Order: sequence, then C-alpha cells, then structure tokens
Amino acid sequence: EDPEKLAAFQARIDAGEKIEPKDWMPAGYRKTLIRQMGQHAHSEIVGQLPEGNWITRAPTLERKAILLAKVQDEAGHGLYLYCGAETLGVTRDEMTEMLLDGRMKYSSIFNYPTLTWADMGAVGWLVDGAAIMNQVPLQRTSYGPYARAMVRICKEESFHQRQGYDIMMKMAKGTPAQKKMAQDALNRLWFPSLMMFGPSDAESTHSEQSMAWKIKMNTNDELRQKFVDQTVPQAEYLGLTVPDETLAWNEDKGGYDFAEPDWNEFFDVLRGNGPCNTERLAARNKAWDDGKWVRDGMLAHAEKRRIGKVA
Ligand code: FAQ
Repeated sequence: EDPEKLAAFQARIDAGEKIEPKDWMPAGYRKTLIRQMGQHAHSEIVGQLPEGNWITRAPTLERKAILLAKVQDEAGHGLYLYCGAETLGVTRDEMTEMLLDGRMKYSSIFNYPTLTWADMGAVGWLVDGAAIMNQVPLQRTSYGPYARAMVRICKEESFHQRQGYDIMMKMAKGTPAQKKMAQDALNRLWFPSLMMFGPSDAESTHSEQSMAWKIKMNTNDELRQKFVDQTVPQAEYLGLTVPDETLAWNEDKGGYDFAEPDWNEFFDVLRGNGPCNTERLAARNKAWDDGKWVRDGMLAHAEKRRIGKVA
C-alpha cells in the first residue's frame, strides 16, 4: 500500500477523526474491523441462546417480560452490527455462512450452559457487565458506523446489567436455597466472564495494531482489571464470595490482584471444545436451514416484481 496514503490515514486517526465507509482505508484496517464487528454481531445473536433457554421458565410474568425484552435487544444489536459491518463490503449472508462453518468466531462465554434461574442474574450482571466495560470505550472507536452503533447498544446493555443485578439481589437476599443458587452461578460464571476480554496482552495478537488504529481503545488486561475492580464490591454488597482465594486489594496499584482464568480452557473453547459449542452451532444452523423457505419466498417475490416492472 502507498506509504503516503498510509501516513495520511494514520494522521487522521491520530487527530481523532472518524473514518467513514467511503473513505480510503488500509486493507488490514478493513479486515480487522470486519472480523471484530462480525464476531461482535455473531456474539449478540448466539448470545440469545443461553437466555432464550429460560424464557419459558421465568418465575413470574414480569421476569418473563423483562427477559424477553432483553433477548430481543440482543437480536437488535446483532442486526445493527451486521449492518455496520456491511458498510465495509461484506454481506450479512457471507458473515452468517462464515459463522456456521466455523470460519468466524463468537464470544467464548456463550459456550457455557445456563443451568438455573440464578444464571439469568449472573449473565446480566457479569456478562453484560463485561460487555459494557468493553463497549463504552468503543463508542470512541475510529470507525464511524461502529462508534455510532455502540451508543444505543451501550444504553441497552446498561438496562441488561441492572436487570441481572436485580435478579441477583432477589436471590442473594432470598431463602438459603436461593442464595446458594446465586453463589453457584457466580462460581461457574466468574472465570468465563474474565475470559470475555480476550487473552492476556502478551498473547493478544491483534491488540497492538488495533490500538494504533483506534479500533480498540484499551488492552484486554486493562479492561479485565477495571471489570474486577468494579465487580468485587458489587459481589460484597450481595453477600456473595468471588471464587478466587487470591483476590486481594492492592493499595499500590489501586486495584485488586486476582487469579487469571485457565487460559488452556479458553483456547480449548475457541477450538470448539467448550461445553456447548456443538449445541450452539447446531441451533444456529437449524435456524438458518429452517429460514430457507422465507428467503426463497422473498427472492421469488422480488424477482416477480422485477419482471412485472420490466413488462
Ligand atoms: N471469545 O488478539 P486478540 C455480547 C480471539 S458482548 C472468542 O486479543 P481482539 C453482549 C480473537 O478473536 C461479547 N474469541 O483479539 C451480550 C482472536 O482470534 P482471531 C462480544 C476471542 O479482537 C451479553 C484471538 O482470540 N463483544 O455479546 C475472545 O483484538 C449477554 C486473539 O485475541 C465483542 O465482540 C473471546 N472472548 O480482542 C449478548 C466486543 N477473545 O479472530 C447476549 C468487540 C479473543 O484472530 C447476552 N470485540 N478472542 O481468530 C472486541 O473488543 C475484541 O474483539 C476482543 C478481542 C476484546 C473480544
């Protein structure tokens, strides 16, 4: 690529300008954004599955209505992000096909099962909490359509996080059995939530270039630290124990010291060997196959209209 063009592009980024779809951009910038926005969109779509599992079993009509609204929001976020990624020259169908045949990823967290109602609390509190921690800075990301999509998405994620914490409050302040369920959900979802921020900075292949291009605004470890610092007092308020014996306040750094997740498990989940990888991809493949008649019908209708117009 022309070094002058590259330098001018970097100067725009450094000056805090937004890059728009029709602007010149390096091929690597485009490729990384398609990967990240596409993965992000897939995560929202696949992320509906663990919670969808509990819609029919929500304990009250009110909880059911709230959960239904939340899951519908995730679908909206997915569609928003697919549209954003399409401005980079890839189609939603192409991204979907890459998800379905394993060429594209979605967040590791959605390969873990949601075993009890308390998991709906823990997912909202921890998973949406981690998502917001990562996405608030992305409102300032250099690619205009991505940054703008993040504004609304973050507002909705905040509601999601609060509804999750509200469930946790009810459970943690409820009967001993309910509190036990809440603790169990925290025990199972704590480390997978820490994995959402990606591998340690030393292992992160994309961070350096993505930060230079302001596709990412913080490193994986920075955001993980912020998440732990924010979440530990929330667990204390609930009267629950974070499942990490090494957790300790570090006065010098003004943050908690905490145990790293099991990175072997993380990479194994990425390779497709998590508890629910097969089930999640099977569900998405089934949805795609079951929707074929709708796509075919719409194409046939469009074709008829086209012929009608010509005639
Ligand atoms: N899972 O070099 P890095 C939500 C991969 S929020 C799977 O550090 P990068 C809301 C990475 O792709 C969740 N793969 O990568 C919701 C790369 O592999 P590749 C989604 C992961 O991109 C809540 C390799 O590891 N949020 O869904 C993960 O610079 C509740 C090396 O890693 C976003 O996507 C992982 N956790 O940083 C919905 C936010 N971490 O592609 C329903 C936007 C890393 O070269 C219910 N994305 N990998 O084959 C990002 O900010 C970044 O992409 C990171 C990863 C921070 C996730």
